[in-house]
Amino acid sequence: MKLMFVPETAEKIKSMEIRGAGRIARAAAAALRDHALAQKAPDNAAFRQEMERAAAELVATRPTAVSLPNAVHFVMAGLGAGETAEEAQAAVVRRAEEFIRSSQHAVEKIAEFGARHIRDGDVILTHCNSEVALACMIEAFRSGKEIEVFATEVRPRNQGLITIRTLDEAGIKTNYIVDSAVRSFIHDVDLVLVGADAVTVNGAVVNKIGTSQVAHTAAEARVNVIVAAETYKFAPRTVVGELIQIEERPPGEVLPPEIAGTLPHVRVRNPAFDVTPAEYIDLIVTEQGAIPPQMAYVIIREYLGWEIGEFRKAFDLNGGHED
Ligand code: RUB
Repeated sequence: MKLMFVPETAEKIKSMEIRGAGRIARAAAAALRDHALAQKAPDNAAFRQEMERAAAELVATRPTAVSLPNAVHFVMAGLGAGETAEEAQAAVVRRAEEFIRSSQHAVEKIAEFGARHIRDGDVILTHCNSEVALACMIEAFRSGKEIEVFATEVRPRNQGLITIRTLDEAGIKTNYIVDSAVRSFIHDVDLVLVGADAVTVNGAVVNKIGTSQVAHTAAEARVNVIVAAETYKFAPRTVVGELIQIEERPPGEVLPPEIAGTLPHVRVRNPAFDVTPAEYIDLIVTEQGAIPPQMAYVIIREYLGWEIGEFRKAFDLNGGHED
């Protein structure tokens, strides 16, 4: 087993070598597990302090995917176990393993449920690179349904390339299009299927920039939009009014500095995500089953089960926004 150190993992998440909300969450859990194991015979207070520092470092890497603080929160709950550092250490390791296992299981479950919403002959449009959305398509194809996919390019980081490689490997007929071609092809599409970085209490879905344009175009064309999202992508803090922070990435990803440098009146904006309102989403498929987006609160309540006191702790983890 390759050890995942916290600074190395944090750097890989920041640089997007590790990307996609599910993978980020599992990498953070693995890094916390290995960080816990690397603490040799600490006392309880020192262990707690060091784990909290490491957790904060991981949470600070990318602000939008709520799977990251949710995974960290789940693992860090192990700190409360037992009296000694050894007991806390064992609990953190156990919870990290449990998170990783259940995350992988969630992807399989969503693939199974999501595939049932795909019919034989469907043409599906996807945007960005979502492990769990792709898993639905691959499962549908594997079960014998003849499907075809439109995959967008996804400026500026071209995650669409990863998507078309995966689809190609699976043997699925795929069309690769630029982001601005979505409206030109939407009438050839039966279903839009995307992933999520966060789902808010009012059922809005935060996902790769451009998702809301795709969903809006789909709504206009009366094409259904399905979101595949594990329950740990639902954002508990939105219940108490916290907004999801939309990451804005460096302008150099959009325009090379040598060109930008010649245009003193031009400011490049590079938000990495956008918000699709619930009314543009027909269904969210979770590992607990498919729900209309308006039922997001139930998922937060039932499966994340955070108490208000715990929100405060999470606020601390995320840079100390006290109420
Ligand atoms: C990735 C992205 C994905 C979601 C869901 O953005 O928007 O659609 O994270 O992915 P980025 P998954 O490339 O900026 O991380 O289903 O793999 O968790």
